[in-house]
Amino acid sequence: MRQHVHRRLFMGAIASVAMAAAMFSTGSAVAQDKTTLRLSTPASETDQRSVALEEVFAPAVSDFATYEPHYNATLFKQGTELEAIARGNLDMSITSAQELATIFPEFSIFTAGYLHRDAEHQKKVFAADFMEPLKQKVEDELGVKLLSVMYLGRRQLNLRGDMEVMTPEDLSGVKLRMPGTDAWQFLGKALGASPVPMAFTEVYTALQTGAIDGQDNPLPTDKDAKFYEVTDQIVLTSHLVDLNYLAISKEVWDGLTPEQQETLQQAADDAAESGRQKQLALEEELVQFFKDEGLKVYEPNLEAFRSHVQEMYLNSEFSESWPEGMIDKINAL
Ligand code: KDO
Repeated sequence: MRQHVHRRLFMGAIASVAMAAAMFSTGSAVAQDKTTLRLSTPASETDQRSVALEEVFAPAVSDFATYEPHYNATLFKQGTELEAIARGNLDMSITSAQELATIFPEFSIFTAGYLHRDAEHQKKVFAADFMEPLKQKVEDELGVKLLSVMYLGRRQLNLRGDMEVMTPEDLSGVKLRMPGTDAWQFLGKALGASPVPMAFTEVYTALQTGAIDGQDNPLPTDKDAKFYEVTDQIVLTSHLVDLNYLAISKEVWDGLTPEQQETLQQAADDAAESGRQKQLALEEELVQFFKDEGLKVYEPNLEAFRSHVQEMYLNSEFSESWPEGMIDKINAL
């Protein structure tokens, strides 16, 4: 219900912006100058997705576009980027299924724990026929084109203290920071913890001061954001093979020539692939890094986590919005 109200309000806002744009627009294809592609992300510039975009995407589109990234949520706060694109204030973002699910509830299917098996599975799901109507809806109703799927990594629990976490019951009462949308909060609950909503850029300090007991992110992010400096252990739950979507304003996309669109699409796919390979390599090598830093790194009872999380999702209101038969199609890929 809340999501529907949110969506109505949001769509209303977009409709007025679209009207204003139609009244005052001088036509995006008129200018022969290079298109500026401003991207906003909470990620740092050393995050492998950021690196891939600068090293692979930017040079590939440089004949017709200037890529201008803004890191650490300095341009737009985490979770507000889609709205900024829809309003014409931003050109690109690295968005998430969790953010899309606040507007299109069916995207919550991709936020469910233990759904994607690995990075390859994620790629197949994004390219599957059944994704087309979802992508189209985001384009038509939000004015955002999802270009490619970016692999963030397998999310693991990263906690303060020395208690041992083997099952969801062991997380009872643990204040686990999760990003601030309903889908993220639900994942925290499904893991057995008490989720606390918080923006990514605030997590380090909250861990340092003990305002939270832990957070979850893939190992490369734990390293990049230096969370290991202010935590004591990593529990290898792999509860979400996490993805982000590289997104671009549909209006900006429509202002490009077909050749430019093709080049930009290829650049996005190549950057996603480069980032994916780097994240995967880092996941392999970082367990030892964290152990060397003095953290305890261990595997819990994975079956206990998997069955608890999956059952919570299937009995949740989220699953009511999932397109009929899609879980089976995803599993069959
Ligand atoms: C996070 O806030 O924990 C998260 O990992 C969520 C992702 O969807 C993504 O927004 C990511 O942060 C940022 O890109 C920072 O790495």
